[in-house]
Amino acid sequence: MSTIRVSAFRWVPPFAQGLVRDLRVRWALEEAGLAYEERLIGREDQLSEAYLNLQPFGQVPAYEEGELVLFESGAIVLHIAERSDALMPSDPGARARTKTWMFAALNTVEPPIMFLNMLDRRQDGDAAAKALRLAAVGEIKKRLASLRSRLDGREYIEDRFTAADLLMTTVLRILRDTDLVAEIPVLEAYCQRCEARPAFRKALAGQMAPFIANAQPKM
Ligand SMILES: N[C@@H](CCC(=O)N[C@@H](CS)C(=O)NCC(=O)O)C(=O)O
Repeated sequence: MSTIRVSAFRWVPPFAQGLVRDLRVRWALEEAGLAYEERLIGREDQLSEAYLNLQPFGQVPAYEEGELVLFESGAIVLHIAERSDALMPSDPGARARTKTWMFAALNTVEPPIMFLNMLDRRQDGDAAAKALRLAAVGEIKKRLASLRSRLDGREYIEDRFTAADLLMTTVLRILRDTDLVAEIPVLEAYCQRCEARPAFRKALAGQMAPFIANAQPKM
């Protein structure tokens, strides 16, 4: 097997620590039991020709496996999952449903969550911003209610942990500074269950290690 290398930021501000999307790839690799190296980058590297050859938008993560270069965290997780029983069931129907829910995590649940995240980081206090925020929260609540219905009475989206749970958990984590997940006990318990997995803990520690090593001294 060729050496696997995953790009990650050398440092990001605290609001983003534990949320950068290389976490998804690290977690998938840990679940699959595949060793990997990091390619740590800084803001100055993002638009270099060398990095754009790996990730055309200059973002994290990029994934190298020998000659194969991939980007988009969802596509990378799918690539790993297709090769690992730990992330993808063998039954054809369950595989197809797992992929459906992977797309649902990234295409249906994540967009309004990212919109809210963007609004909250801007912290505009005007009436238009408040109305937009209310609308975003309304959309998120609808998506979370549907997800809660799927998870009611089950531990995972399928009858076992899959790549769909991995992606969904990393999407729900983006809401960590709000009460939106906490106020739905089924979802709160689901996130805690997934985040208690040893592979998640290792992946998170892997992302955090360079942030701790490169922490900027407080002035
Ligand atoms: N859809 C992409 C999004 C990647 C993305 O937004 N990466 C963020 C970190 S989580 C990033 O690199 N942000 C810096 C930038 O866009 O300049 C994926 O899932 O891989």
